[in-house]
Amino acid sequence: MIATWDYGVELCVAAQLVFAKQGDLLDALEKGVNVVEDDPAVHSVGYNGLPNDDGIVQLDAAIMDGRTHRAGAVGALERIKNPISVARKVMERTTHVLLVGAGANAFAKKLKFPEQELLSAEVRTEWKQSRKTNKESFWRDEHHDTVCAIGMDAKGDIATVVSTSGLSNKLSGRLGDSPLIGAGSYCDNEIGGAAATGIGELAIRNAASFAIVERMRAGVDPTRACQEILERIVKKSPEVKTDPKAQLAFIAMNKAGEVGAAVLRTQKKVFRYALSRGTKTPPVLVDVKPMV
Ligand code: SD4
Repeated sequence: MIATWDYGVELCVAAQLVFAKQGDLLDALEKGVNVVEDDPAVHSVGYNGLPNDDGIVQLDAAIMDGRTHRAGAVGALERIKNPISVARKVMERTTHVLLVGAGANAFAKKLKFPEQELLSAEVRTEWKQSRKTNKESFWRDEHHDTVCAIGMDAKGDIATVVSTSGLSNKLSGRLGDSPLIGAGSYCDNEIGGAAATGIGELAIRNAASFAIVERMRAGVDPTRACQEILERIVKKSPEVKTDPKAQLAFIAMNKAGEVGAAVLRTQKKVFRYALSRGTKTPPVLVDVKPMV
């Protein structure tokens, strides 16, 4: 299992517990993401996520099952703290891939997902402050960190998950890369998986996760595949190099269980991922060297 950012550790630990009880790959990934979504200290995913321009938390999430090549996703979901669980139901209970906005909320309501206020007073205050200070860049805010994970079980089956509140101060209804299969995440059971965190528009414009998996299909190792796609993005959008708020990072895993990552630049935090192998060894955090 490989998962983005420091809280990837709590995701991996929760997933290991599911695996230890003979749980399924999707259960392990979903439960792992749920722990991060429920954590009030994580201000970019699920409960206590970052609000949009109207002060409303709109959540995006996606899950993809390499065994069936099926996927489910939700976009701009409101008042439901576990969008990854709704995304999984989209995959398992419908013939669709992506439900957004009011339709996604109506679907969740039918399945009796509890509704609640997602924004704490503390995050509301932080958000108000960030609106005053983040005007100079097209990407107005570096307050965004998506939880993404790629998992492989003992049979070698692969799945990916992503959950986020997206960029803070985004326009109402804006979808990032996270709910879009091929942009924010992608897996192919024969090859491996990839996922993205950072400015979603960049990942969308370059079909980034799909592109990384395709580089691995061509025989490139996971780290180099992530680097190549970042290099391609910088080449095609040179403004990315000069705007310090243009942040993007990828993680990838291939069918052999090799993992890799790449990050454009370091902002406030070093980009790290958590890595766990098996159920007995605790996850480790791996720092990734920035490209620029
Ligand atoms: C988005 N990719 O909505 C997400 C935000 C994110 O690290 O990942 N931030 O664009």
